[in-house]
Amino acid sequence: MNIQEKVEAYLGKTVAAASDKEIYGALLSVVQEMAAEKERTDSRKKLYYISAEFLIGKLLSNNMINLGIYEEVKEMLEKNGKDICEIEEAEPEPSLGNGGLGRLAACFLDSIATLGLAGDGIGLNYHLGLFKQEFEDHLQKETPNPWIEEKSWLKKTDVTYPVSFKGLNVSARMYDIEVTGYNNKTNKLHLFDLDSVDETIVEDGIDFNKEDIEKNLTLFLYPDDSDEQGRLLRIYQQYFMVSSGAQLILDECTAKGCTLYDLPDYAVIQINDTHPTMVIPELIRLLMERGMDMDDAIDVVSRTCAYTNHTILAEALEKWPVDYLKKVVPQLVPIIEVLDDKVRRKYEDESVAIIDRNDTVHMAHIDIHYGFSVNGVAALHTEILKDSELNNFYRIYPEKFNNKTNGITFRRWLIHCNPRLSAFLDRTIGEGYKKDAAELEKLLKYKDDEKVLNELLAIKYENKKDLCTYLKATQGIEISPDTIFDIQVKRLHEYKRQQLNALYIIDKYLEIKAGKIPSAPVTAIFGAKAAPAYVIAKDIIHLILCLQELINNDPEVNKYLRVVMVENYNVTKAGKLIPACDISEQISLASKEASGTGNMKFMLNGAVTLGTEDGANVEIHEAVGDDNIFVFGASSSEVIEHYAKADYVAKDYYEENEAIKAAVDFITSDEMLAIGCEENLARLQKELIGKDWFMTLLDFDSYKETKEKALAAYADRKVWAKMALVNIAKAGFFSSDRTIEEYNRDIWHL
Ligand code: GL4
Repeated sequence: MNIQEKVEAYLGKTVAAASDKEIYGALLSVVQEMAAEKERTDSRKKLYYISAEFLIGKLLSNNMINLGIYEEVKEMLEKNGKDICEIEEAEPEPSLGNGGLGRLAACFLDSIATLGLAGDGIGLNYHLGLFKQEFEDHLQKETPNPWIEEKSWLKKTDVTYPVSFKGLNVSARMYDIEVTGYNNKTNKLHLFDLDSVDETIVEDGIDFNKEDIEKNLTLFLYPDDSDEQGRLLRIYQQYFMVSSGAQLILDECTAKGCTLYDLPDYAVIQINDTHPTMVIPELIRLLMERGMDMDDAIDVVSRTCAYTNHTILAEALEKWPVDYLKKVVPQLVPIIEVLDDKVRRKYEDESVAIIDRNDTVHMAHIDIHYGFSVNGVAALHTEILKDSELNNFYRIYPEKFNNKTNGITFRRWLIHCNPRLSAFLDRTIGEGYKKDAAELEKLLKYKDDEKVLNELLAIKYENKKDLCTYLKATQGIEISPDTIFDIQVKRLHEYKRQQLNALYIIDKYLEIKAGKIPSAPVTAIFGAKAAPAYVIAKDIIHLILCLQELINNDPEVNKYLRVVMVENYNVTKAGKLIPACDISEQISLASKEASGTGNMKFMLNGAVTLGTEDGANVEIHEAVGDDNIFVFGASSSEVIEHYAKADYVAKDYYEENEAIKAAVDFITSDEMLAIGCEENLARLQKELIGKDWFMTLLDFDSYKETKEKALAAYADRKVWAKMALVNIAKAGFFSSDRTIEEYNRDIWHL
């Protein structure tokens, strides 16, 4: 049967007569069938990547690319009067992740399968996802994001595991999603769920009864943890994930002949941040239940688990009061106490203890003592872990520490999202880069080739036009492809400093109002969700939405400057925004962004970075050289010193710098208050003057100066095209295939 016949067999009618949704459903079945045929026969050793998030994005097209049928299907649809893009629209985007950490997990699964490695993901099946962002009165409103339809990528299995909480026994059911490799075998993403979960208990936005665990356990990713019930629910979720995951791992290994004493020969567990940390005590508990003595169990588990640290922000390094654990998973408490006791007997240093003097359990400390590898996610980040954040641990275990600079899968972030650019690469440097990303460097040969440079500019222009059409259709916003597209899309956080970008926009607005006309018109595009309980982050969204309203409707200004805040930014929208970008905003306070991966996606798609020396920006800078990136701001060592000395005073910058004062004052100007809400705007303004923990004002001048340089450079189209070309050519290092090869070489040994 050819593809059309297969699809029509599922449809029970012709493709021409079917709706987009029906065709999507039929293609899903065809793809699932093909993927299942390529399922790997288990090898002896397997990687288990445990993560609270897998931000996988829509799967149909990527699976078709990986299975090698994308072009064939596209043509078949065309012949029948259908457009593959419309079919893609019919697929809901799975809502199983939050930001970079979850998207990294998804890129990794793709690369693991593509490299032919045996490695499965383990996570949770959140019915209502993170949340869906809607804008109302220039404010973020959260609503549920249901994404599971009757026909979906989830395959319900018969596999169930008992999970016991204090006073509550439940049965975890496993759902599987096939993970296709590019021209290679299929792995799996195992998502655990509870049959009794009930979406109807959610009311009034995303509120629900946090105590009804049987009904709420897998409703949302990161449920509100501003109260104790919310924090306990997170522990329920984490334990549910790791207990079912651990049982799955032990079952699979014993089925292959593992005696459990040789577990490290059969399994390696990568713990993605601290959310899955309880897998360590849980595995110890399960091994003891199966007859192993405790010291052996600790030894076996310590040789099986490896930990990735993704942040140095204290708020994200989880700590749970022992009391909380006693309320939810009392069976783990005596084990964690023994783990702590062993540490305390060996090391006097209080800072490396597992349970601190306030009876709080430091999850990362469990990972570091009882895992065999600790890695950071970019060179600078790993150095900061070794030199400061985790220095006390590094001195004990220097051999455990290693760096694995993040990467992105080029299947999604180039071949799928930018077909124009990938077709251009195919005909210019051949298709080798699809398997070996380093081959992108072949492009360097053309850096003075006018025809090639013009082609690159033309591709960017077409992509920008597509984005204009999309934004008009989805949000009714009108922008012009003849302006510079300056894009900052990522989760909203003060350390990422969307507020710095916003202050620049205010400054520009004031300049235009004062008669200083900019040399080139700019469209500033944002996309960001803020955590529902993160007040200042939501105030920053409010500020941007108010600026959008004010500026886009001011005929004096909107010729030169427009602002767009994309609603409900997600993987699908990223795929439309990134190929259309000219300037990639990566402006976090140096030392705070562990890596960033958006920075890599933009570079690969020919955008030029405007960024601080932070995270992987540092490595991007090294790769492209000074001439092909715009770098500004305080260095990470300067920033770390400011924190150490506590000598940064935002108010001084506000009072001594006229432009800063004018921009900050404008936040509560009459113009703004006519649009926005005084409470939010005044609170944000006060925060910027009185605290500014992430040093926005410190870098304002150098940001402005460097951004002006970037905007001016854009005018010389040939020079700009060359910069874009160098960025694409040097992006090979940031392929997640390279990252995964390094994980396997240094940590997993599959
Ligand atoms: C993050 C980092 O903030 C981000 O820089 C990094 O790229 C990502 C993947 O390693 O991990 N850490 C947390 S927490 N969320 C992230 O996105």
